[in-house]
Amino acid sequence: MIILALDVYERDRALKIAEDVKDYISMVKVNWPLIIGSGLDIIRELKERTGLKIIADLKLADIPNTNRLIAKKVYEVGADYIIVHSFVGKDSVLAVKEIGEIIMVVEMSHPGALEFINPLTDKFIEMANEIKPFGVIAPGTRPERIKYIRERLNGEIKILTPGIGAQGGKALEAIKAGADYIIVGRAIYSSENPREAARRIYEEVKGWSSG
Ligand code: FNU
Repeated sequence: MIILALDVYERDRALKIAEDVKDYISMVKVNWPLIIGSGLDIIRELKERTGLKIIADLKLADIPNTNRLIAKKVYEVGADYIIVHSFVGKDSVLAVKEIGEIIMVVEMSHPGALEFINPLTDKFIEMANEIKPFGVIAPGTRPERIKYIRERLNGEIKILTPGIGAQGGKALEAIKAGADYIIVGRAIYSSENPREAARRIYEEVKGWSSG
């Protein structure tokens, strides 16, 4: 039910943190900072070391052909899911889904999301219900929006919520509002004792999650 957002640059540090906390998390999410800092092969290494599923948070937002060219290489190194932006349209999203499992952004957690992305949520939910991705991203910072999205989203599509901890979102509130997975980065990896930080969040949400 907890996904570790491993946004560090260094390979050794990333592998150590992942191994330290792996008993308390269900997946590892890799974003551009780690890929830029350590190379794409870090996905394969993390998967081998932890035995956990890996989400590549690339937020792909290009034309179908470019999305496909990028996604192919990322699935090849072992990514289980790729996060894609919905606003580029169905053809771009489907180009990735044809190769592997995807997670669609239907809302984002930061303040700026209110400007352009979040006003389009209803359309993105509609697209998700039609395309049937593994999951969607909803804002862990806004539990009422998680609830709104859960009520409209096809039941088998998972809800993953970043924004827990450093961005102000609360783990248990997000889960109670309908999140299947909470995504936690700095609150774990910047902690003095990442394993203990992960354990505490795990204990907090244990028993509530459906994810
Ligand atoms: P932490 N992330 C996010 N909000 O924070 N993928 C979104 O709406 C979204 C994301 C990612 O704040 C962010 O890029 F779609 O340190 C980072 O990797 O806990 C992680 O979730 C949050 O990190």
